[in-house]
Amino acid sequence: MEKTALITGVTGQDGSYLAEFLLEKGYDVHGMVRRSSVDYRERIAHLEGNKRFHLHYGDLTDSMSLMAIIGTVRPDEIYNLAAQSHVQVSFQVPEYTADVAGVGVLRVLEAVRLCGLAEKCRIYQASTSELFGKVEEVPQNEQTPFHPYSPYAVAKQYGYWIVKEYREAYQMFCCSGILFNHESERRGETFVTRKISLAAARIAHGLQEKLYLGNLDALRDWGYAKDYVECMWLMLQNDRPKDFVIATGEQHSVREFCRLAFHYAGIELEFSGKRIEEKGIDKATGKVLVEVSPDFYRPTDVVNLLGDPTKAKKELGWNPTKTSFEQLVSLMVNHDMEKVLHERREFYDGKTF
Ligand code: NAP
Ligand code: G4F
Repeated sequence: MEKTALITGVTGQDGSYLAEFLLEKGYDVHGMVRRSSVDYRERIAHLEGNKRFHLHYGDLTDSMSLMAIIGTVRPDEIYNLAAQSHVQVSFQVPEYTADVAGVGVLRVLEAVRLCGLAEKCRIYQASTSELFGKVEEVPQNEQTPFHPYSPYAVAKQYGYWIVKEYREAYQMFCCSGILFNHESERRGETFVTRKISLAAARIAHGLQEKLYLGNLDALRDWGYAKDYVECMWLMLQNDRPKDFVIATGEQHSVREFCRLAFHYAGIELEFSGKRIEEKGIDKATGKVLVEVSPDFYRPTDVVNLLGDPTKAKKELGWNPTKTSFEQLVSLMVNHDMEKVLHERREFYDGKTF
């Protein structure tokens, strides 16, 4: 029998890859979308028209829309990916972030229960390495204590615990994937990796003068989003509902990402100076191409994320290093070198985040 899946956040980076993945597996895929004044759904435009792909209007802040969609679709699997997912933005819209990324999870779980689907429907919750925040050990695994360090992370921590509560209280098959950063050519343009790959491409093509960044010392465990959505699915095919850390086990700084991205764009960067005075200089011309701006510093920043994916490797048979760090940076820059040639704007000042 064909399975039915519902994806919240289907227009996002992960939602779009997961929709493709599930369609390839033969699923009937339903996605929840928000009404927007601009109706261009870039990441899923190529899927619209597929007879097994269906969209429904709804919002994680609106219980009635969730009840209506879940009650009608009666999915075998729900992937709850929707969230205000930008950490820096969560300092500016903390209440909304809590409503979507925290209470939104409860709304999904409760809608499943009230629709009488507690036994049938399996639920994946998009949790995050941000839970480890001001880290208490390196690397981080499923036993590492949480220390969330932003309004976003605190909201996600509520999501994590309410999933565990519904699993234990109602024996529901619901679990959290504690995913470390994962990037791609579909990554939102204000996350640091995409901001860098786009800027490197625009600077190489003479469409931008400089790139302004925040904390260059921050360390992340960056994987490829396309590899990570497979894990979400594997977690719901497991015998029992369990939480997993999903990461590559390799760590790089923002500075390293930047140097490599510019290298793939044909520019060799040399960094000099400290903190706010640090600059990335084009070795060939001596021009300053990267500067640090306090605008991109956060009131509290997570600086040392490194995941230990042993449990996912052993129990799910997942390969965390299918795409290497070098391949990831290269595919993002190659994509953006091509993309910027078709852009309509004449010039980017590099100061927007
Ligand atoms: P993303 O590209 O920012 O996508 C977020 C999705 O959520 C979009 O489809 C967005 O819709 C939707 N959304 C936001 N607010 C909503 C609301 N109130 N109601 C319904 N939908 C709403 O994020 P992503 O990178 O794909 O990440 C997917 C999930 O994994 C998120 O929950 C994120 O917090 C979590 N996560 C991501 C990473 C990572 O490195 N990417 C790591 C760990 C966890 P619009 O298109 O309408 O804005
Ligand atoms: O790319 P980022 O904005 O991602 P961040 O904060 O790690 O969050 C992402 O990954 C989480 C998983 O750990 C997800 F839960 C979350 O939804 C999101 O997908 O920033 C990465 C690092 C930070 O330390 C930040 O301070 O890069 C540093 N950074 C330095 N300059 C910058 C910039 N970040 C951004 N966005 N823009 C900058 O100019």
